[in-house]
Amino acid sequence: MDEMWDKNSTAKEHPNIQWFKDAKFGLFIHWGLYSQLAGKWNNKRYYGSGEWIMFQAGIPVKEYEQVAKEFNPVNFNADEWAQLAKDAGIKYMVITAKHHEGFAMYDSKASDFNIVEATPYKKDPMKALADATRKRGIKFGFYYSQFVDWHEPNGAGNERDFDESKKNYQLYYDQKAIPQLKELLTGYGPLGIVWFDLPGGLTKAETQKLIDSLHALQPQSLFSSRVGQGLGDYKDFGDSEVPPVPIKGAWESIYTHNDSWGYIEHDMNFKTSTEIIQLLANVASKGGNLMLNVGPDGKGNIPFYSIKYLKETGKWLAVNGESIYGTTYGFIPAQPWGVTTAKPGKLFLHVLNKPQNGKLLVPDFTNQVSNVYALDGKRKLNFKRNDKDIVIDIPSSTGATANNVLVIEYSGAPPAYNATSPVTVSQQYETNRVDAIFSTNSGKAKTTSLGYSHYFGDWKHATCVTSMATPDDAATFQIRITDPGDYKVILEYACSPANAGQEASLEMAGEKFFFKTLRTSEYSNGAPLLFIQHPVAITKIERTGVYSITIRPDQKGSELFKLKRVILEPAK
Ligand code: FHN
Repeated sequence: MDEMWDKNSTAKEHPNIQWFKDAKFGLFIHWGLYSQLAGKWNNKRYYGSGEWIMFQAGIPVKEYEQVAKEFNPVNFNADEWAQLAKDAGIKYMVITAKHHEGFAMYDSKASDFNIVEATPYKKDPMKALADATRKRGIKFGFYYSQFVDWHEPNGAGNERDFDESKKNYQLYYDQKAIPQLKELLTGYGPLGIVWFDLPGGLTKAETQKLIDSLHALQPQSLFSSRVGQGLGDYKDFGDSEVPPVPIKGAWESIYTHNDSWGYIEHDMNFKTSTEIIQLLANVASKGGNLMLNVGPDGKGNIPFYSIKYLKETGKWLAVNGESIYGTTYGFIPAQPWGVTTAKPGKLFLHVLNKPQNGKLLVPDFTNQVSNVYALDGKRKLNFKRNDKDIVIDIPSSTGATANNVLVIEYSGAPPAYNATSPVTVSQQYETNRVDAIFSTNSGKAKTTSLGYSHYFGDWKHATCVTSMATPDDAATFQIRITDPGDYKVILEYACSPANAGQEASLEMAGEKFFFKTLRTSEYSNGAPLLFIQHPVAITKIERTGVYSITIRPDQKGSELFKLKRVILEPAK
């Protein structure tokens, strides 16, 4: 497996980083003039990233400024928003003080393009929200777009109204960004986080100078890595990106609740509470935090399904929070049944898929086990040791909730996460996924994290094995099959029309299967990756044990495909 994810931070950690590492679950709020437009302009609907509507709809600055005259969020209630965060089990909140549109959602003296000066609302919602949030023991922070500002002649990103060649970014920093950041860091109490975004226009030294000047105002505050130049107190991954294996240090995955950060009236693709709970477990199992976004509308209402599903998530956390808060990544890699998180002496098993035979296998667990129980209700569970494995009896009465958490209490030091252990494959699960990150590559094959979006701004990420174009370029996976039987072998990949139709082979358990790649979609020039699940073989496994799967082009040609994973399904 390529060590592409060895992002272990060697930089000295911020002295106040521990609360962040323990918090695990944050609330992102994108709220601005774009919320008033709700994804529509001149009777046309726009999709993805509602906060980008000024850019997507090509709205000139003078026209966009008029939106402020309609923005009157009379339904905004700071206590309701803060209580929702509390009920959801949220530990920190970050809200947009000024997004790319350039509009300040607080009472700014540095620019009169703000909610007090420019709207009929005439109040500053941020003071009330900061107080209500902190009163509930939740850290409060601001998002600030420090470089992209479509309202200002010297801000980045608006070449339609302003001549790029005449821009003076330093002037923008000096006249707006820095004064506003200082307003935010001196006028709203102690901030847990300052969340920067889309950095630019500053050298590393200038960025460090900005950080130092702002940290002097709020030394306890944590700055996100999108301050730029590889700096910041913790790492933010890309939008909607979770690393495929554990990452040490303090980091965060950020996700939209539907497909947009800012409110879009016609975007109803909300993640259910099951999806949120399982996403949170997956992110925590890699050692990071999930900051989930909500986009309130122009009247100050948080969407109905955001309230519903955040509250349901909070109910699950009220019972199972011990398996999330204050944990680090689990040392048992992802299994067909789910993922793991850990605390000293405890391993939490997040069972997202129950084994059909009721026997849950925990591989390579050599520590002395003292107790195994279901976290909800603390019901002791029977278990036995099979050599290096622990097998836990799952009661048939165990409910089909979003995530059944089991706890293994053990003695001794936790073993290191074994990045090279074979991926478990079993007849007890409908699907066994062998992800690209577990490939050992040869020749020119390489494992790459790919970003793409189906429509504006709804970024997706896939880790794939790419650049396989000759028989020397191969992807090899080590799997441990725990139940003999027939397995259907399925390849999940993207393959552009120009590259499709090439022949390749898959070797496994002494057999060699051939297949021709099927076309999915063009994916150059930013077009989205579309993946197909292509069944290529059925293979009979007579004995349990470790097997390798090797995939390679059969002849020299163009890139075979972008392989996302191998899937093995019991063939019944
Ligand atoms: O352009 C912004 C976008 O509008 C949104 O704020 C996201 C949140 O992570 N940040 C930028 C795109 O990554």
